[in-house]
Amino acid sequence: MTASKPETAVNIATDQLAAARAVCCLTGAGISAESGVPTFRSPGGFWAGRRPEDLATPEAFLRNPQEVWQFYSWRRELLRGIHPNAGHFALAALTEVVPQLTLITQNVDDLHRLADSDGVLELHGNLWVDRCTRCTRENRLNPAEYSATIPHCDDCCAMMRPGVIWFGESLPIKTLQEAQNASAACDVMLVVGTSSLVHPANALATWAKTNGAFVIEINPEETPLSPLVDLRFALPSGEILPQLVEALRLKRRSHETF
Ligand code: BV8
Ligand code: ZN
Repeated sequence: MTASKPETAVNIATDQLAAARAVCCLTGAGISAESGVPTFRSPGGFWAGRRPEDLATPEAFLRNPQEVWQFYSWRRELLRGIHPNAGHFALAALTEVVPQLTLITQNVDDLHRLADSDGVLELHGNLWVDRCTRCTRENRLNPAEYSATIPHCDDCCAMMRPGVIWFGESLPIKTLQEAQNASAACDVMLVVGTSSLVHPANALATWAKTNGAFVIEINPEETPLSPLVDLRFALPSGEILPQLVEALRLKRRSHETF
């Protein structure tokens, strides 16, 4: 349901969030759009003119490691000097006004952590991590120091790779299980800034709904999930998330005065 008047929708959403014991939030590239990070599938996005299978797969890296490395170096370059926006900060503040929040992201841009959200479940890894192609070594990068050429592992000398999950690769099993458990147990699921096209992340909201959650989608565009959600805000996340957190804070405060 997309409420005709935003204030009605904000009231409905706030009532649901105020009554919730556990809240889950899944974010996608859209929450970082207002920070200036290109999304994947919107015009001018990362995949514009590129096919994901040409660049974000283990086969692509085996076929042409330098080209894939350059794609990620270009994305790291884009991210340098990028900051979290009001949407990221609102989700960090949400932890103060709901009993339990599990934040799950498909994003690899680290902006939730930079907005002081902690315990973020990163389903698709992190762009600021290099991982060894042979052993388990991982290097967390300082944005100022990443290498334009493919580095080699300090432990075993094998090639390093970007610490992200490519298409055709399994997600980190512990992270995925935590995300699935939290989605099944939550009372409200916020789905923010994702086209809901990538599996298995796109199954979390339906899993939440199957288990009785009230599902709220925040996305200016319709997605395959839109017909299934309980409430839709066709608004930018940087605009509506702060409104929801502020309305919830006021509601909490007014209840405390009774
Ligand atoms: C797996 C890291 C098991 C790398 C990424 C056929 C059918 C179904 C599934 C498949 C299939 N063929 C293959 C698959 C599986 C595949 C998949 O789902 N493919 C899709 C494309 C069909 N999935 C996998 O391979 C996954 N692994 O399934 O393992 C397995 C194992 C072995 C063999 C087979 C299977 C791994 C998927 C992970 C891929 N890695 N990222 C990198 O970053 O380079 S995915 C990539 O897409 C990003 O992580 C990104 O986050 C993610 C999803 O995209 P979104 O975040 O939703 O971004 P998008 O641009 O699409 O949408 C942005 C939205 O924001 C838009 O709707 C827009 O309207 C909105 N928006 C814009 N501005 C705002 C906004 N919203 C709010 N506010 C705003 N201001
Ligand atoms: Zn190694």
